[in-house]
Amino acid sequence: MKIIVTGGAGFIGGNFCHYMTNKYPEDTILCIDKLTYAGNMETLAPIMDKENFKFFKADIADRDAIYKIFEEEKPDIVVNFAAESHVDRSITDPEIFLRTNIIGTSVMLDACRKYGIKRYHQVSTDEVYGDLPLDRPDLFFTEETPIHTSSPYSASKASADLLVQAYARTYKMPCTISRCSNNYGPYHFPEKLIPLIIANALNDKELPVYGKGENVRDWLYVEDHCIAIDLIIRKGTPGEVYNIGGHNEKTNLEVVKTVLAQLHKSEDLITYVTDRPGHDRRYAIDPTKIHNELGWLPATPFDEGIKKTIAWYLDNREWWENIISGEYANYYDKMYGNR
Ligand code: NAD
Ligand code: TDX
Repeated sequence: MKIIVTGGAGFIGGNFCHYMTNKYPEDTILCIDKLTYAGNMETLAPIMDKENFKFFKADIADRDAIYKIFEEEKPDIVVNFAAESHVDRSITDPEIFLRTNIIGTSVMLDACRKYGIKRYHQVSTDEVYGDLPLDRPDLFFTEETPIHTSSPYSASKASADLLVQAYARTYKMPCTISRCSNNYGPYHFPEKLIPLIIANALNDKELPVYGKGENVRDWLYVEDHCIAIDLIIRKGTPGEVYNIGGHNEKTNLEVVKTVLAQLHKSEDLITYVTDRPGHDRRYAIDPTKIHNELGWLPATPFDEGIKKTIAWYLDNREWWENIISGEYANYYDKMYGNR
């Protein structure tokens, strides 16, 4: 089978390309990535020479470029990871989120409609459900929870989901959608909480915690997300949405303190900064459906996953130091000042 993976030079798409090329030598992974600030060929370096891997530099919103790839490669499956993915950037500059996340998804769907496809899978997020109150630990997002977005990022991802569902119904396309909780693991871009605090702590820099650090996220080790998507594209029912999450809720402060303890660094590095506008309070996924229908359960407990993640950042300093010393330094100064 030929499987298009968009956004494969990013965090989760990159881990997915590694996972799929290793697990299925008989399949070919065709990675399409625009190489934005978040795309990194170093993430793909370990698999670039594999016979079952091919890379195309292209924008998913560029219709001609995408149609050309479909015409030449005749893919069987598309997994659409490509997106602008950072909530804070969407608050400063929403437009590119609409172009990539909505128009880009529509171009990918049109290509599938035009050339035919066995399965289109949209990688979505729990953020489309909005947030849950902090004082109701009994509430979880199910696949029936109404869409209720907070940020331009989540609004663009929800729009993409609606397009996928419209194409599935109107054109009878075999589409699935997954909505996953916060991922962490190797190759995570350092603008996001966990890699940011690992990098800052290692450099004895302040750790910016928004508000009081009480917001809750439901963390999942990235490989467990990859396994879930692989199961959905092979065994999931077309037309269905699957929530993915591991019942691993932590406040941001708990996460930061865990990382500091692992690195033997002082909690004095924690600095409370102005809260994110519209900051979602709590995300919590109910993964009953994917467990019951596809037998998926997360394999990596947080204690183990965070140790593996920290070890990866220690062993791969060059990967993230190249990022934080480049254009990212300007972004960091604008976001956090010269801390
Ligand atoms: P990322 O920002 O690390 O990577 C995104 C990748 O997409 C980059 O390689 C980038 O170059 C590429 N890209 C961006 N615009 C493109 C375009 N127009 N055409 C082609 N490629 C383009 O993101 P991530 O954290 O790996 O997230 C991947 C997907 O998973 C996204 O769709 C995101 O919404 C979703 N998701 C992420 C999380 C999370 O915790 N990170 C959780 C749930 C869902
Ligand atoms: O410097 C920071 N300080 C801080 O307190 C940053 C970058 C984040 N935070 C907080 C905000 C969130 O409550 O940490 C939490 C996690 O923040 P992010 O890593 O930016 O992730 P989040 O906003 O939860 O979104 C992530 O999960 C859902 C991904 O980036 C999305 O792409 C995904 O859809």
